[in-house]
Amino acid sequence: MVNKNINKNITAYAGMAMLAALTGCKSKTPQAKDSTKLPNIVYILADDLGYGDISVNGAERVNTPNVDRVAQEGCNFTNMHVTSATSTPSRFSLLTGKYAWRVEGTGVAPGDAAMIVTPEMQTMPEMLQRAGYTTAAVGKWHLGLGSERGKQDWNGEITPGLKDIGFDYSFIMAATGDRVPCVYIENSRVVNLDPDDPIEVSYSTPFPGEPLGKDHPEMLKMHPSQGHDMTIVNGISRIGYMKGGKSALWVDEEIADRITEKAVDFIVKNNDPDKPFFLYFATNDIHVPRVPNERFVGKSGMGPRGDAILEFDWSVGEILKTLDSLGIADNTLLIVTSDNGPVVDDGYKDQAVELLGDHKPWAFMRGGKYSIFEAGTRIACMARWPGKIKSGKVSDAAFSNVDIFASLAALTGTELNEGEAPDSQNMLDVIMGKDKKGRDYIIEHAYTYSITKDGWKYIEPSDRPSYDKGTNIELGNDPAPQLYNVIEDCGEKNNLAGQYPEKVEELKALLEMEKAKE
Ligand code: NG6
Ligand code: CA
Repeated sequence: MVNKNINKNITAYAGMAMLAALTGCKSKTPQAKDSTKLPNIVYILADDLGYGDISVNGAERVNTPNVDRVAQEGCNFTNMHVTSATSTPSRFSLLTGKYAWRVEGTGVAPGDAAMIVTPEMQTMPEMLQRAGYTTAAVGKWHLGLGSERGKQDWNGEITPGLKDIGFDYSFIMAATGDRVPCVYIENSRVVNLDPDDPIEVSYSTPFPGEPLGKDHPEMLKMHPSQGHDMTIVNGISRIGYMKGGKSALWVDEEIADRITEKAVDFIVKNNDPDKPFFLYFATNDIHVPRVPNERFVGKSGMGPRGDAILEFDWSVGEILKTLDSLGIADNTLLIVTSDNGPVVDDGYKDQAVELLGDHKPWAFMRGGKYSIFEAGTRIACMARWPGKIKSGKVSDAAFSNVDIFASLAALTGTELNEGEAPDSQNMLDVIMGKDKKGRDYIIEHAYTYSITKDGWKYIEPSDRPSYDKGTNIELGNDPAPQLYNVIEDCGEKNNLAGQYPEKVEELKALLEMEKAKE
């Protein structure tokens, strides 16, 4: 207990010093109540939202006033990157401060995956608990549960779970909207489960008597364009097989409402001047299947994909409203971003392709989700902290989602342990809109790797396909080395590798050096 208090005071002092540095105020002698000065932190993570999917970044056919408000009242980042072009590895890097590609088994996870961020790992929410925060994860998880694949007790306590990696509270979807089990899990237990109708989940074998999308298209209200033809839940066939748990099944049209309500509830219940909170709010929007609430249906003119963007913006608005109504906006650092780049057809016939028109989810970039080209991993991101981050700023400083860990440690004055967040760099000054440069170099991963330094991007040669037909995305793979000047040629059209062999060698060596680290 004594130790804990000492720790708390050290933390509080470091936090104060940090805040003093940020505000230019003189630091005071620390007192226990100074820990109250640490801001709440809300991290809103959209799924598959493109850089160009929001009006503040130039979208004209969808209007996202709430996301835009965050950018306008804070700093909009034009050069923020995620470490990987899909959800599981991108989120892994965020929550561990370690490149996912260093760790086996961090690819897109099935719904019955074992925990990928494991209790042995040092995590960002644990770090924030050390700093005195109450922590929560709400929404899409997609980082596995339990200790062994396929061995979770969906009808009892699903353990280990999020409480074992630093989240005091959790209300999650195990994987994605398109993967079974299609249920909410609150603090390790399936919500609203009838014990007489137990849940069974399999990713290998269908359950006899349970209709599948591939055999019963007449039962579907949304049809797959690729895969997604197994168990049918709410008229939509998914990836994986599931049986039972009827009373617990989610209704896709209500997911945004349910999780936003839980996120808001957590903020309201944990609005405590003596103890800050950290909320990781990972929306289901705008991942497939895109099935927004009827309030948004038809509102974008671009079909479910555009309507899901409006629904995402609504969720952001609910968070903003909550912070305003509690009077805690000024004491809350809010970050809004996405896990990877955009995709139009991601496996369901939802008219996203037909109704896209001149809308460009990838904005000025090439590629998209799954791609090593910029659109896969260069992401919309904005941070707001009224009074601390200047409003109306736009920053092209380079940083990565792997840096959030060390940056929040710096913000809260929390010392990192040996081996904790090894790839994470403190980019707090970037987030605060003060540092214009950011990282020396950015590493990205989408099967192959890229490294970008001083505007030069090198893509490692790869024998994988250069194009994915299903999603109509250029993956960026090429058996020859690629080098682009992403300042002058942000669309990555002119491969300059032949012209600048020394640049290629320099960047290749730097990438090799990073990859060789443990
Ligand atoms: C793909 C799915 C896609 C999506 C993705 C993961 C098919 C044909 N495609 O395999 O729909 O679920 O995995 O997306 O099944 S992510 O954003 O969670 O990484
Ligand atoms: Ca995603």
